[in-house]
Amino acid sequence: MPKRAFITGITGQDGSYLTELLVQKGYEVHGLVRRTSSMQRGRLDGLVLSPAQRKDQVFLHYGDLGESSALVRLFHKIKPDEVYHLGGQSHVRVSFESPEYTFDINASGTARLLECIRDCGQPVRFYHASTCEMFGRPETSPQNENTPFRPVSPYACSKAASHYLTSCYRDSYGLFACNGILFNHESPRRGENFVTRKIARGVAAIKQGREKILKLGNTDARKDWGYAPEFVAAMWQMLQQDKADDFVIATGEAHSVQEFVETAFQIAGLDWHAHVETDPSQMRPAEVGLIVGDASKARKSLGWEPKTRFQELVRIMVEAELQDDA
Ligand code: NAP
Ligand code: F7E
Repeated sequence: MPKRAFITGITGQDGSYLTELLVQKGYEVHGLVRRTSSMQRGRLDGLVLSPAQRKDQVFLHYGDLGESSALVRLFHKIKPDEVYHLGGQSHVRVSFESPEYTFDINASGTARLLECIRDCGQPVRFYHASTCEMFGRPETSPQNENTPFRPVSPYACSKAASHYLTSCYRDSYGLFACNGILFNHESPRRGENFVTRKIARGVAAIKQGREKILKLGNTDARKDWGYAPEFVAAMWQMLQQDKADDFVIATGEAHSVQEFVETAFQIAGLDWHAHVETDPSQMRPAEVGLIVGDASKARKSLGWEPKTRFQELVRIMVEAELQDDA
């Protein structure tokens, strides 16, 4: 019998890469998808899988993290061995505009899933997509699994609640439940309203003569940016351990948005000075401080290490956009 994985957020950046990884490992992958008026699911349509793998190993099910009834039914139907909980309202700035929705889907959504697992009557391994945003404005750097959380956005608060729920169910009910505290990870499949993809798309549009200006918010912000396919591999590794635990996954290097801009324009042979303007609407009521991750526990216990460094990541993203637009 192949192992069965259930992925919430299968249509997202990480869900799409994780699906490819698990299918290559022989899993049967079941994904939660929301009902929408359009059937467009760009990232799933572009999965690097054979037609047979898509047909025999990937199954999509309607449901929403805001509603437990469908989730309960799905757990009984799928009987997953592993659950990767990646679904949620993942945009930090949007969370300031929609705090209630963000908290319901991210925090209560996790409680709904954990209750399904507790009631389903079989051993299930659970991965929760925690985030470095929970560190907020930390007093020490780099951050590891023991660094206190000081969240500064509704998104980070919702993820901190979700993180604690996950460890609470591990401690209280003995569930095999892991938190992956992932730092920013990017790819050509990153959502278009996140800054790295926005810059890569903007550079390509300017290069092709379709746009002249790229408008950005706070370009002084510094992030620890890694490559998404490598980060989803760490999720799988966490669920293969003998004991459930929490892990920081990061590159350990911080670079500013400005550096990303300069590198991306340089790769395309353009001068950023002529094309970048400030957009006050992209500023946030609060920004996190300098967060940069210490992934030494993951290196030691999982054997996980980042391979793709900053310059290479920017190149991958810009070249993908230039090719798409050619
Ligand atoms: P993403 O591309 O924004 O994907 C989010 C996924 O959640 C999409 O599949 C989305 O479905 C789904 N979703 C949203 N609301 C939902 C709802 N009410 N019910 C069911 N599904 C819902 O996010 P990502 O970058 O892949 O990140 C995956 C997870 O890791 C997220 O929880 C994010 O907060 C967290 N995280 C990300 C990073 C990062 O750097 N990427 C770092 C740390 C943590 P639709 O396609 O229908 O919108
Ligand atoms: O912003 C600055 C912005 O929206 C990065 C999510 O996956 O990673 C992601 O959250 C930085 C911020 O990602 C623009 O102010 C400047 O400092 O790409 P982002 P994020 O907020 O770091 C974490 C780890 C997650 O957990 C989240 O789910 O870039 N910035 N100008 C801008 N950001 C955006 N979006 N757009 C701009 O125009």
